[in-house]
Amino acid sequence: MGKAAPQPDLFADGAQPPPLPEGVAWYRGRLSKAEQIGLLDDAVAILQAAPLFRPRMRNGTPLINKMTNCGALGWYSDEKGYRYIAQHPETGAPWPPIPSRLSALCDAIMDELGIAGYAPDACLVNAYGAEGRLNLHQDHDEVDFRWPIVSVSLGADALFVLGGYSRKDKVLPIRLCSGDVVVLYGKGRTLFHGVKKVFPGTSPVSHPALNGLARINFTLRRAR
Ligand code: MD6
Ligand code: FE
Repeated sequence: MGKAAPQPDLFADGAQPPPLPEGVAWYRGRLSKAEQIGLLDDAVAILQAAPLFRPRMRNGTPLINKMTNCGALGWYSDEKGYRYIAQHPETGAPWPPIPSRLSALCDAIMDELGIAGYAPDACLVNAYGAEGRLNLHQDHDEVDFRWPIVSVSLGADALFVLGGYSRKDKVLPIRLCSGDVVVLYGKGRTLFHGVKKVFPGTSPVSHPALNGLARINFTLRRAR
């Protein structure tokens, strides 16, 4: 599915991106400041409708970051394991819809990658505090890995690491900035990845959505 990786012409500032594995597209500086603010406005509305919560691992340990969701389905985890659910675990309300600005961005990128028919039904909102991070993981709770995951970063820079198909594989460090978009698709869809750290105070935009938070990341997926 899709065309050859569009690297290395993605960087708005003319810098040379590192060689990326097949099935990884990194659009650095994809969003203007105005577009970033628009998505942060959307984040405020999502957090109002679906307050941040802290999922737990099977053994009861809470994850480091708080999160919430928008879309028909939302990712959740507790003692019963990782899964997608249709209602907020604390309020019982359905998740708010995926904001149209986010769907439009996703559509435009799918167009550029030559991927037709992608209709994300879930969007995880990861909220990082100054000490936020995300352990190395594969996104594998979705039914069909042929559908990509599209990630949008807002707020402070983050040290993102991209590994291989085994947890032990060497990782490539990438500094993700506000307005960057990363797509894992095709062979890249199940690569290990994580966020080693965020760099508080580096956000190019200030916005009420970032009050008490350093970074917000949206990941759009097709869960079912
Ligand atoms: C983050 N991103 O950037 C976490 N997952 O905060 C992810 O876990 C991720 O960037 C799937 C595809 C792209 C990603
Ligand atoms: Fe992920």
